[in-house]
Amino acid sequence: MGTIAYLGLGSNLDDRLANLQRAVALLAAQPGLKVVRTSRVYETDPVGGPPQSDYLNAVVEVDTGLSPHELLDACMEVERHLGRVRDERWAPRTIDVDVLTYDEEEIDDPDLTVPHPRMHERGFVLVPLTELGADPALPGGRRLSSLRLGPDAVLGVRPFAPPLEVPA
Ligand code: GSY
Repeated sequence: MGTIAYLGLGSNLDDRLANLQRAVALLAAQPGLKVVRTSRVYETDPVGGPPQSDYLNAVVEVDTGLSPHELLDACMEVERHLGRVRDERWAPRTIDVDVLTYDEEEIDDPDLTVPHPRMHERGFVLVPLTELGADPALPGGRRLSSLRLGPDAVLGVRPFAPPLEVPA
């Protein structure tokens, strides 16, 4: 199709694993978007915001003919379908689908920043990306492979389940 992009999935409400799996199925059903593979699912300590329950996180590799903004729309469509209301920042959520990278592009628009501006600080993104062997440019231009993932990134990110099922 064209462009390899990485998406971050997160859920800490209701049946978290089912939410991630449904998100992958819905992404795979979006026109112009092929889900290539996913990382394993990790259980992760919540980062930021009020005290809240642990998340499940995974990273999804997609191959897409969609533009970056069309890809964002597709992610938001999946969030809407799963009942997510994009309101409070840092609040618990049934599903979060973030555009992390879009090939090597840098985008700085009011509604879309790529690479995702906080991805390099988040073990729950860096660990699954590392597992996939992905080496994207991070905010500030550094590559993931140039980071030494110390205890702060890795602690609080625990393998929980195998990769999510990718529809044929
Ligand atoms: O950024 C996505 C939502 N989110 C998460 C998350 O997905 N995982 C963890 N561990 N903490 C988080 N805090 C927020 S907000």
